Amino acid sequence: MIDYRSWRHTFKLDPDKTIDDAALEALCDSGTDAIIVGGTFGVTYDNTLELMSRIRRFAVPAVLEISSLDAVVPGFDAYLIPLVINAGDADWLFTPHVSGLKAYGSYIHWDEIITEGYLVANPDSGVARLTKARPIENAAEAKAYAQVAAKICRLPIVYLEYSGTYGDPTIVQACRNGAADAHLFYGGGIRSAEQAAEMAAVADTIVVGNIIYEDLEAALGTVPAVKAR
Ligand code: 1GP
Repeated sequence: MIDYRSWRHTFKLDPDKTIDDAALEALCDSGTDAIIVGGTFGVTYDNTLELMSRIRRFAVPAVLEISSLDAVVPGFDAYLIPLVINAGDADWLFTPHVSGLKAYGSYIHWDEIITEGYLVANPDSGVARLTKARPIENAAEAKAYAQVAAKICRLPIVYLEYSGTYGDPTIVQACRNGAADAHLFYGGGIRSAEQAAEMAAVADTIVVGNIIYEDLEAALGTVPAVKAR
């Protein structure tokens, strides 16, 4: 089992986006704890395989966050399986998981599977629209959702997903409180070392995504901001 509980910092790379070799090398050799491969739209078997092959030239652990059953590529160190706990469309709760198990069940190495209780907090994000995510009304509700994931479903990871926008620290803290011993990932809108440090002070692991494609130096600067703590 991959030691995700020791991760403080991760980069999330989208197979549907372009990244050149020099940038990829800088990210993989940055000191980040892991590369997560994942995206919401346009993720295919071919672009996932291509990205994995390029990441595999480096020593950094690489995991696939599965969002499309057509893009389950063998060869990653582990597979993150999101369970969108505030999905408004119930089909996003278990329907894809059942389909995946029917298709790939006999190939699965269960010690490579890590389930994430995904709390989608930015209503304007692609994943929120796709899953018709219910809005999080306040900190008490955020805490309750985190408890549903950690205490009721006993999921090992709570992932607070603000994809595309920087989150409200009070909501992150509420999730921290609700998640108890579950591991808390925070992702969304981190664009600077200061923001990385702020979220890493509350969450166990931060996920840095979009800024990679907009300002590589700023993205790389988030690593020491977290690892120095
Ligand atoms: C997205 O949580 C990650 O799934 C990171 O979010 O792309 O906004 O950095 P950003």
